[in-house]
Amino acid sequence: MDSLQKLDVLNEDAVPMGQPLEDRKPSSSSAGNTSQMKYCDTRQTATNFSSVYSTDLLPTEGSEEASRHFLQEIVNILLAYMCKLFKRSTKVLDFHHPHQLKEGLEGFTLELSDQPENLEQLLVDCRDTLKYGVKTGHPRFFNQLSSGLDIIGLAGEWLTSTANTNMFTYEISPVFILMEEVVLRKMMDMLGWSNEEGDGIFCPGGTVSNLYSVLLARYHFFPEVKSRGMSAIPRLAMFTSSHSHYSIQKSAAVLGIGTENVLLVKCDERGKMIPGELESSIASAKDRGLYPFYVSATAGTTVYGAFDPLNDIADICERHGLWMHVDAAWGGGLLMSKRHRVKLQGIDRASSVTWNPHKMMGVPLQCATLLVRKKGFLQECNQLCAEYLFQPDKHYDTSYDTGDKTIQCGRHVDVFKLWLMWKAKGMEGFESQINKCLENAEYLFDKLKNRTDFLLVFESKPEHSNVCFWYLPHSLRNLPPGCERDKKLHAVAPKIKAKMMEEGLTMIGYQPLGNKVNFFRCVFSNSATQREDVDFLLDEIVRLGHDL
Ligand code: ABU
Repeated sequence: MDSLQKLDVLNEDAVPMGQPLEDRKPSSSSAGNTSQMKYCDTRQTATNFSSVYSTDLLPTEGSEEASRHFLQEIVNILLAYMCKLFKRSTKVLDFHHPHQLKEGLEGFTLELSDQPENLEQLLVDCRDTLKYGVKTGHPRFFNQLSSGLDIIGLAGEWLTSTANTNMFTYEISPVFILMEEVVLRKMMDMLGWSNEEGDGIFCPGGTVSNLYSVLLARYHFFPEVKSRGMSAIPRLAMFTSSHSHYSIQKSAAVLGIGTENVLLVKCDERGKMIPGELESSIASAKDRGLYPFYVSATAGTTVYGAFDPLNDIADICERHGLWMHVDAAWGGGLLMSKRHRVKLQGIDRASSVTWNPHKMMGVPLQCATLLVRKKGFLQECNQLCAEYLFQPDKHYDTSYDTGDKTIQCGRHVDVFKLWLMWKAKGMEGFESQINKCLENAEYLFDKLKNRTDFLLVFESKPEHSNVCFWYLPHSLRNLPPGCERDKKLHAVAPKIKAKMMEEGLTMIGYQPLGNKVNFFRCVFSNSATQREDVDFLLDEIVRLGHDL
């Protein structure tokens, strides 16, 4: 590392190359192209891009050096950001209200002009964009299921953007298409599906993966829906738990099934679907003349991190002949861990699975998958054989033109960063990263158990990395549980969160759920987070909430 630290690119002081970037004043726009390069290239003085424009970069002839220097400056900005990102002395965010950002801050304006801006201004804009954003990779960012910043994954994303291709045909994405096959196969092996079964696709997020699952299930029972529409089929009923992700209901809305026909099955105190309730919900839907066809079980619910009993649910689905989907967007990563994969027992029996590597596996956004047990079924359900794209008489094996499996046409390359990270870490690397996140959750849980100023939302040990709790300010500590206390408690988390965001030292989310008033949800998916950060979070909540 010593020798690396000598490199300018890793030295924050060297980032602005002789002049702090924040001090740079972009010159007023002397618009137009200058074919003559006016930037200077010495490592001692700042490279000045104030009379350089995008038209002076590649593909303009003779602009290789200018392009290289510009991109090096960009890399320097990004590296400076990353080096700061992991430092605990750096704030997680520099919060501004929407109107403040829209009005413009210290020369940073979102407005677009008719005239081209010079590249010096663009460098300042890039820096400001990061400055006013939220550092989701910071070790003290606990707000979302996706967090952290993996350097290999980032390299993968850079390469992907450089390749700038589309996933619809082998013709233009030969390497990425085969990588997708390899990675999806590996993930399906982990589900326990044999080589004879399984297919999949990378999707733009877990909501779209879940949408696919409903689409496939409906097509499985009523293939005529593809051409004849919803009026040709009976009124359908879908089932999922009251703790499931809202995307299941959204899928019903998008696909014309209707949110009223999504029946929310009761959960136990821990947030797990109660199988007996599913059974009676199916029976009552049938009694009302509905056609039950689909159950979505959740492996790792969004708020509680609960795992539904997959084997029990699979038994019910088999008995009633229903499509069983498992939304493991959040919990799928635990399959990488020998210690924790037992929580997903029964997932091999699912007809389809959502699994988002951009959550627990720390792959940069977006990286989400939908895995389907029935081989060839994605193609059957979605193909429309557009002749301009999927010509059957191409000179290669056109089964690798996977674009007709999807509901999209253009599709971003999401596989490469995951493939590269998998190479870099191996299964072992993912396993230890995931185990560490769950150990952090246990550490927080154990701390909270012994505190009188905090109250756990559920008493049992976390199954995933979600820990849910209330903070009880002094003024509420002697109130008996009940309506009066709940009313006051409901206001505590939003007030603390508002102060927290204004100060910017850490970030955690809150929500109400069912009959529970607003509580904090802490989630761990960032391998940079240590126990000291957990301690810091609790100290911050106490400091900000003490006088409420
Ligand atoms: N299902 C999207 C994740 C939402 C969250 O980060 O809480």
